Amino acid sequence: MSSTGKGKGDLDTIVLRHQKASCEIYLHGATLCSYKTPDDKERIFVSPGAIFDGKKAIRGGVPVVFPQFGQPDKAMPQHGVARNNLWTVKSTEDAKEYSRAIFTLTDNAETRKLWDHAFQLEYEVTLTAVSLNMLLRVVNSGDAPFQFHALLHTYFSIDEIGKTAVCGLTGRNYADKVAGDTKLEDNKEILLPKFTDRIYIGEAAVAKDVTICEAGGSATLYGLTNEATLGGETKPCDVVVWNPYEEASPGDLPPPAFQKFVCVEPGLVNQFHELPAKATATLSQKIVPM
Ligand code: TA6
Repeated sequence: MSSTGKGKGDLDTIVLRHQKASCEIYLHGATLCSYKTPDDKERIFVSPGAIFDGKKAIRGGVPVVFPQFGQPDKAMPQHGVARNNLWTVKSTEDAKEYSRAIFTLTDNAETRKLWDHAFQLEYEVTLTAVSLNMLLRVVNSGDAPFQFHALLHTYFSIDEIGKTAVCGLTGRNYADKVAGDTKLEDNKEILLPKFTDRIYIGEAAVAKDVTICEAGGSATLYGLTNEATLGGETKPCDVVVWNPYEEASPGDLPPPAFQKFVCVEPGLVNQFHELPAKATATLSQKIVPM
């Protein structure tokens, strides 16, 4: 079942419910800010200091990052324009196996001032009894190619960052943004004992299953499948792993809130990708809480 609602700051939301699972998406940034499994456990983290003023990007949830990751273009906000723009609900659908909402964002006078390209984003959120599925379609609706990044900046709810590990990225090279170098990941478990900010570079053009576990491999918390395509071809999906700890926590993330999330973010971000005129790129994340 899907319904419209009002969230924090009286912002418009869409709520999806399916067999006791639920999720809530703010039209501001098409930011998914809640995903509850049938046991009523909240699986997505939102900062207690998040600002819901309809202007600032919401701290937490699943911000949609496009057309830039970080701020290589200083004329554009950090992480681009999608997460702090108002999206439109294209459709909602309630079927036997899922409940779905589709959101759209098209270039407008505001975005053109920041990034002078025509684009259409379509963001499909599908809730089943056992999973949350997010699919972002990027269409170059202009007449010339453009360079872009795209990423789903997912904040996963966990008990304690020091007791959490990310697995499934062994063998990838990663850009370590804290150390300022590139390394090979040879650990089976990626622990985050301190401020961690890494881009695990997509290499094999196949979906790689990533898991978020309790450190020591005792229990898996989330099974993730991240996939990307460009112009219909499968592309290696980069995966960003981030936790700021206290030292890098932004103002709307008051410590000790950093303890309660890990970001594992699928994207096309290690380099800019060229999307030809009228072509489509896709990015998806399937989340299966264990
Ligand atoms: O995804 C990791 C990252 O790029 C970090 O470098 C940090 O900047 C984080 O995103 C949060 O960015 P934000 O603009 O939301 O404060």
